[in-house]
Amino acid sequence: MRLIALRILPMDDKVIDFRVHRRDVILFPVRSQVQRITYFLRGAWRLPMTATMVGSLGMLVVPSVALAAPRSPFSPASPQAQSIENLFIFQLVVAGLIFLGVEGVLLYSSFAHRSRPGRQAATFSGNTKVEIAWTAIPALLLIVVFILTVQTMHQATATATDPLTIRVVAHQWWWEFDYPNEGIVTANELHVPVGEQVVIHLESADVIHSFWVPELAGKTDANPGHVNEVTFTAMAPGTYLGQCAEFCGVEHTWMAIRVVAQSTQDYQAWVQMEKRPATTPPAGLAAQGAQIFTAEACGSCHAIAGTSANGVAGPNLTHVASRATIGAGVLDNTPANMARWLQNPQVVKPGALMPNFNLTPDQVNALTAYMETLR
Ligand code: HEC
Ligand SMILES: [Cu+2]
Repeated sequence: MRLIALRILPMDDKVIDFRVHRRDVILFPVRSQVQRITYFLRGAWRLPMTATMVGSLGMLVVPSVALAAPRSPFSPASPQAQSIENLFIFQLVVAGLIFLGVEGVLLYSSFAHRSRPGRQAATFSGNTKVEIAWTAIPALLLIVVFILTVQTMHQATATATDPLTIRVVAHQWWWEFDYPNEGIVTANELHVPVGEQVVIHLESADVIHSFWVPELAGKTDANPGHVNEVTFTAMAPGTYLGQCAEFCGVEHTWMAIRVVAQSTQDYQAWVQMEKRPATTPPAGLAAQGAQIFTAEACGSCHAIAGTSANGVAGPNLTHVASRATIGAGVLDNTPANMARWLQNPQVVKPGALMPNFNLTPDQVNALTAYMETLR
């Protein structure tokens, strides 16, 4: 049964007009709000309505349980994400209590005051005390939430005196990570030292994207022509996964972020490795690959430090073989997957902004060998 239309007609008495699929129009005289709800819950309405209420309760509970799994804002790994979680839990509890109270009263009156033979509907209008109460309590709650929100925003964005600054540029559909002070440019995999504050200067090369690593920081938009800041301090070593959180085109799904938080020592070792330019292989399959790279003008979109390739439209490939994934998470970075990508990126990541070069299997093998030397 489906409700087609619900109208209130200005007649002698107030009248509600329920139109019900495959049923005649039913007219009920309605004198009070409570009775209106009671009629709404009569007979066949009672079941679907109750189901809806139980369902909405379920929807409140189920995602919070599902999200309690790792890689969610419910397992914060930075003080910034912790302060956001604290605020969220507070609001969830307060909203949950209000929800239970309101639904409870609604369910109670629906059954306790339902229409039964011999019963007269009560008539009343206005109750100043109740009206003042239900205006004042939400207003107070909003003031409390406002104060806590401002406090949380402050905690989540306060910057230390000497943070590690990283420029992050979102591209369709990959992330450019630029360490200006270290002279490093890499992609899709962000390395940070544990315990040190990181300030990300976030922007976009094309459309609006959103940088979201839920365990580390709040979701922040990457806008073309405007720099936003994201602040976090990873408290434990590990890999924190994130995702572009603003629909940005056909491959939005495969715009994953990996944040690798390392001990200061490991991070410094990574920095030293990343600073090293690539050495062009002197001979063999990889050397053939390097020639194909030049011949196919891959360097018009990709940079490889130590070579003439200096394109910026695609990820920097100087150390591509040391990264965990290809294509912003679409493939694990293995030699076989590298060959798949080079064979035809449009099969692996349809719509990606790298064309199919229609390379022969021999060319793919040589290029793969070359890519694998880029550690
Ligand atoms: C028109 C620009 C363009 C050209 C030319 C180009 N690429 Fe790409 N390439 C891209 C873009 C953009 C990506 C990122 C795709 C994505 O993840 O959505 C990419 C990704 C890659 C990746 C994966 C990098 C990573 O970290 O995920 C490799 C490897 C690669 N290209 C190699 C090559 C080779 C080899 C050539 C020459 C045969 C080439 N590219 C030519 C634009 C280009
Ligand atoms: Cu995006």
